[in-house]
Amino acid sequence: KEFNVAVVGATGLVGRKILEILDERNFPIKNLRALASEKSAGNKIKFRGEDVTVEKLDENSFSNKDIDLALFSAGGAVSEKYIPIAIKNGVKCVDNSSFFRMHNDVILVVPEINKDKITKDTMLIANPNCSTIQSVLALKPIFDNFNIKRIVYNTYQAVSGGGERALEDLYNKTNYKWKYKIFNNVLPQIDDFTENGYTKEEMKMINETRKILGDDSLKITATTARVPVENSHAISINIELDKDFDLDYIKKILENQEGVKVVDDIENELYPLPTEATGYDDVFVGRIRRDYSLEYGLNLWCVADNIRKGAATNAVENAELLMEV
Ligand code: 11C
Repeated sequence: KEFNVAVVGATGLVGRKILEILDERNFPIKNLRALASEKSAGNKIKFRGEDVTVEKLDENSFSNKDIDLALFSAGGAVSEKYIPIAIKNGVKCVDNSSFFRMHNDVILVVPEINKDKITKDTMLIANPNCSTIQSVLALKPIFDNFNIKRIVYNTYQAVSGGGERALEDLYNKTNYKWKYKIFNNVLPQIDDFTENGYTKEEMKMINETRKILGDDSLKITATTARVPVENSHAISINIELDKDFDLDYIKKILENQEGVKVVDDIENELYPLPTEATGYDDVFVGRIRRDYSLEYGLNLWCVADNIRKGAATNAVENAELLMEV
């Protein structure tokens, strides 16, 4: 079966990657529509060798009832307004924005972890935040095998997470996107601050991890920082367990986790790096070692392509499952 698919935000960094991955994974598409803001309307994009004219998204974009699936990647405000309209017109949606993620009646899915949440009645899947996706994949086998007492996230996030404008700031040493230059800098702020002194990015990591792993009582803290790296987020994860563990066993269960690749050979100075992770869909985990400051503590270093598995690939995988059920 082939589907009529709309990509909303088709000209953005993630939107373009979604198109690339739909093609790469041979997603069964009858007709592709590229929707975007007025600014991009009329532009042509290439999909499977053909020109597709970008259309302006408006209230009537879905009213012909000829779209089966829409992938949204145009920010929270666009998703808030247009996803309910799309659903009303019978369109199944995958949303890459943060808007619906924590809504009680919306499922938040990393397929390797909780694809069982998708049913034939599902109209909307929220795609988690990039730094959350790679972290929960590294945590999943540990969560399944042990009781986790506490998690500490420290992130080193790539500039591509901020989109095209942010990347231009990195290359041109300017600061149009953020208050400070990212070139030659490290910014301990990703997204806006919330009332509790944490940033939204930090709260996303905390809340989304709990929702995906299905444990609201998980104790988690996070500090998210932007580093002057083009692509792929690196995250240091510190985990406190409630009983002793065997490090080789931890490595084994990480190796067996779908979506994870262990790169951990310190004798040869091999560990996950953003330059090596870019272009792949796996989450790379290394520097697996004990935290000797705790009775039962563990440290991991986790790197993944934030535009692929952190956004576009996970969204397309969710779309595949949504159309299969
Ligand atoms: C960043 N994680 O790296 C952000 C981008 O909630 O989907 C993704 C924001 C989101 O800046």
